[in-house]
Amino acid sequence: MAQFEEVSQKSAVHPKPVGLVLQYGTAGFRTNSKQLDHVMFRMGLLATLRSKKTKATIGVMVTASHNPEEDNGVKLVDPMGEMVTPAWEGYATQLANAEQEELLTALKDIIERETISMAQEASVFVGKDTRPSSDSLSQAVLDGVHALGGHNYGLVTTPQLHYMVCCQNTQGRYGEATVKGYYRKLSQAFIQLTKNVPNRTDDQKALLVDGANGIGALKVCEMETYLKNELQLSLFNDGSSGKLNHLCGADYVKVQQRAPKGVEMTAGERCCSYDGDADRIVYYYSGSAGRFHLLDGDKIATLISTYLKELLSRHTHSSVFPDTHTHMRSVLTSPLSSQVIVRCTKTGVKHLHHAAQEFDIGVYFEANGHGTVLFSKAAEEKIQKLAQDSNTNDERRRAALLLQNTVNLINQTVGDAISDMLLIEAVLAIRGMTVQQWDAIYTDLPNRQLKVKVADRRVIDTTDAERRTVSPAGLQEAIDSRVKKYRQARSFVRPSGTEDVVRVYAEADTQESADALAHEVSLAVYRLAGGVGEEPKPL
Ligand code: G16
Repeated sequence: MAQFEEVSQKSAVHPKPVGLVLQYGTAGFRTNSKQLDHVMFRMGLLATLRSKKTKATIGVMVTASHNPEEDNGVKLVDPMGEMVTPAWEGYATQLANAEQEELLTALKDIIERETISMAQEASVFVGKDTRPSSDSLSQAVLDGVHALGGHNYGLVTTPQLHYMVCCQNTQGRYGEATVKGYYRKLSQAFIQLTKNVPNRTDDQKALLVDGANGIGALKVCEMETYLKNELQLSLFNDGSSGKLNHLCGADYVKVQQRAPKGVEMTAGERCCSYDGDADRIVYYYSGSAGRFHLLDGDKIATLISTYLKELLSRHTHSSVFPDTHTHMRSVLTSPLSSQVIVRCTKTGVKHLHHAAQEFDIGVYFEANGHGTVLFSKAAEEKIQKLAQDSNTNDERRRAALLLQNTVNLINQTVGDAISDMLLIEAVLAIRGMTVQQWDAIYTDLPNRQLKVKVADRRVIDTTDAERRTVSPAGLQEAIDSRVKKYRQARSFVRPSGTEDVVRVYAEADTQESADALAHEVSLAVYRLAGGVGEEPKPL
């Protein structure tokens, strides 16, 4: 078949280094950009097959998100804008690791197993972030989809690509499948939500944004005019000089618990940081004594859930939302546990997303700031009906209209820094809350996150939504015995799905105890799980 001959010829231009083995991880393939050319080409092929199989548009995003600038990666986006289904993650790994001469066999194997008709048209949207390597790597993806209807969107944030894939596959019901369509939909909803808030001052409209020197900075600039001064952004780390994610961005701020480079905060000023592909956000401010305060994914989930709960409670007498639950991860210290259903899953938006889909309204956020809100079809329909119902009283109608615009403001396909930022700003404005009042909803225990290098991080196996380790032998016992030494302490260990490290998390009643516990657990990991390099030192 001519198609296979073309695959053969083109794959020779994107050869696989012999013996190199990579794994489709938490968010696709991710490693040093120099190792990825063949993977990109093959993911172009796989996305084309997935498109033929689903008879829908599929997305391919070239990004390594929060990783350092020299890394890159690729993730596939399924028809409704969600992460690709697990069975196809397996095919992705199989295809990426087939040696050069086995590629056609591997490809044909997938075609056969999935009974794909090669005569079916294909449509693939390709997006990329601003890394220097993203140009040539996205070209390699396009070589894979070439002549099969691929569409190159060029520079977009990851959530914009997810959004456009969903728009395309819902024939525009979710919105217009363009970047401008995305700006219009979100900004209109934001303006509708905030326009009736009385006396919003310039100070209340002001927000400092750290763009992580990435694609989010470019895109939020493009969006600003659509917001008609309802939000006044001061942008830092806009990519004009600094390096991507270096001393800035959501991951840096969350892990280091300090402001990013270049952002000068005055007391009480609201600030936020995106990550490299703008699918995560964290907020922070400086307290009166100059102390740094972080508002991470848990705090964001709490703010949004309590806002939704409050709006929904205006409808409780009508039993319109009998099954409204909220889902999120690790907010056990928050007052929310008494008001909503809280559930934990393994790390990875794909796991959270599926769990959240089980509810009428599912709010999910990872502590790192990755998350969104999902509304079931039934919930959306009810909200729409109520907003249009002229028999309902004013207060309930107003609540339904707020809910309707809230739905429109949210990118339900995946966590989205820009959409989440607008939602948080709208909620704070509507509730008349300062960032300190938001922070005061509950108090975080002091905590510390560390990374440990081991020879092979797969030796660590976990259970109970990654809260306990089952191997290597003795590790969980070692963690338990150290946790017992401190007050209000917890500690978790798990292999990262995006970096070649083991992540250690510890919390306790004081920062000193959290730091000491994190160090002791890191040492246990180093000693029992095959640590490499220098032994972890006390902080
Ligand atoms: C990806 C996933 C997130 C996950 C993160 C870090 O995010 O989509 O769900 O939290 O990786 O994973 P880990 O801690 O296992 O390395 P991103 O923003 O890097 O694409």
